[in-house]
Amino acid sequence: MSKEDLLLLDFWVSPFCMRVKIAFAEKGLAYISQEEDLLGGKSELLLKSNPIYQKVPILLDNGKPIVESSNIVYYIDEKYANQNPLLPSCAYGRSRARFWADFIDKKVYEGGMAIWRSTKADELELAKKEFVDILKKLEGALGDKDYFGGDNFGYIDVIAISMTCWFHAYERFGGFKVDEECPKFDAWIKRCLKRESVASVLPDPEKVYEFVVMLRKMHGIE
Ligand code: GS8
Repeated sequence: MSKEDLLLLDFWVSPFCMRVKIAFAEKGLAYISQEEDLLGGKSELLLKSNPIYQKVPILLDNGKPIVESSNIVYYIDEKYANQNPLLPSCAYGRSRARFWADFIDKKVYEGGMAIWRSTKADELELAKKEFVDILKKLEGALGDKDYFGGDNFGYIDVIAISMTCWFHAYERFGGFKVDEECPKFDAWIKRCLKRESVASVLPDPEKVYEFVVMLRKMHGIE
């Protein structure tokens, strides 16, 4: 397989794209990343490959599009099942992995957005409380384990860790600290960041913060 076979329509600050890149790194797969200009204009290939949502990431496997990041990571893990499996082998473990991936998809990005888009003090207070509540639920699911699935970095870790490079921005706009609110979850973040697959993919949180500052300006906040 040459790396031309796997083409990722990408966007550097998207935590959803980062998941796919972490999965590729974990699997040791070569691929081509094609950066999209989401703010300037989407490519024809993007619009044609994901006509329903018109979002990245999109994986083109020999030209065949696969969309929705959790679904893409699942696909990569199934297709390259013998290379460092990310999903557990038992049906119950896989069901649990899908459940938490769905929870993260529905809650974390939107919860963070509610923080940086808040314009009033009471709105911000509520958004912060709800976000910390989401993290505490995740911390509960992690329990005393090193990773969500147990001793090894796996599917839920891939899905969740990409979201965390936005936390620095949420902390600054929200006036809270993840390490104070959720110390075990914070220790998990630091553990994951020691992995090459994660460290090589996640951007500098300061750059993400600058991006969020720009987004706020775009939305007329401040
Ligand atoms: C979300 C992808 C997404 O929001 C997934 O793949 O998991 N549920 C999807 N992608 C954003 C970039 S990250 O903020 C995107 O492509 N936005 C373009 C747009 O909304 O027009």
